[in-house]
Amino acid sequence: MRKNIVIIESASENGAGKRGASLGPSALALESRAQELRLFDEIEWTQSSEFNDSYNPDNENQHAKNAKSVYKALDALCIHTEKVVKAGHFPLLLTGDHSNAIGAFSGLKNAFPDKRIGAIWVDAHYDLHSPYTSPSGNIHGMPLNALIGDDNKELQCNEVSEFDKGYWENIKVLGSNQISPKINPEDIVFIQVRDFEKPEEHMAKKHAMRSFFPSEVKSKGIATVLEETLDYLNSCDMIYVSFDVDCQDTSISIGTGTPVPNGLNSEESQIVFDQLFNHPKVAAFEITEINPLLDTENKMAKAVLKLLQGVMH
Ligand SMILES: [Mn+2]
Repeated sequence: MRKNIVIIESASENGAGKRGASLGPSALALESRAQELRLFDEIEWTQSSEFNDSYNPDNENQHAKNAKSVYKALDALCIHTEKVVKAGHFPLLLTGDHSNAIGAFSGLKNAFPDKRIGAIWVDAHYDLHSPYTSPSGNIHGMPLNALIGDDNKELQCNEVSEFDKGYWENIKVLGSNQISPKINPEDIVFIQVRDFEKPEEHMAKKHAMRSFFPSEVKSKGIATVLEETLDYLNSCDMIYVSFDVDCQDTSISIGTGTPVPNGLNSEESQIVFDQLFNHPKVAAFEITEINPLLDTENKMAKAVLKLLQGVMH
């Protein structure tokens, strides 16, 4: 097991359409205590600032909702993550909604501006919308778009206000080095992606991104898919892994904002953790979108805790 793990909790949830993902990290901690697993006892648990109180569903920026409070949280998380990785630690990111990935990835990139950093996105969704294309305006559907820095304006369907634009541009250049883009689209691999809109599909095709759809995962087996993924990212110096719990099947993942059927089962999810968590090229590991308010008996956190137990002992 890794000896240098530092947990970064970022409870920002204003990028999601529903409230409650801010409680995801505490739901994991609570479950570990309840089961007396002591999984986090020896590990430093740090918290990044959130600005969830600034939630304002009626504000003017409907195409990048809560842009200001999300930006503030991402900026804090970027600085926090940069500090943790520069100190030689491995960040285990427990985040509220998936917009947090922008802050964490930006922190890693700012710590290592000259490194080529890839991403493995285990998720039901592409998360490739921009404020110009998003039907919901929820920023948790936009993290990879922000990191790629392509607004996808050829498929624009929203008129974005100056207020939104300002914060969106700030989000794209997050970090003291103002780097954008932060990732090459060809250095992104999607696993179990199965629910997306036309503009996102356009982005994935335009940039020839590698997507493992459920059919390919099923036919090859998840272990082979992960081997091919690591092989594909061979030229990257480092890899950021983002595990959105909605990658899992709805029989497991009810406690999340946007559940989608036909996801990974618990054995497949365990293989994802087993093959990636301790891999030498993986430089940060994020678990996101656990929402205990949408759950019963804290099932989602229980399931994720089991996955972590498999790799943290
Ligand atoms: Mn996601």
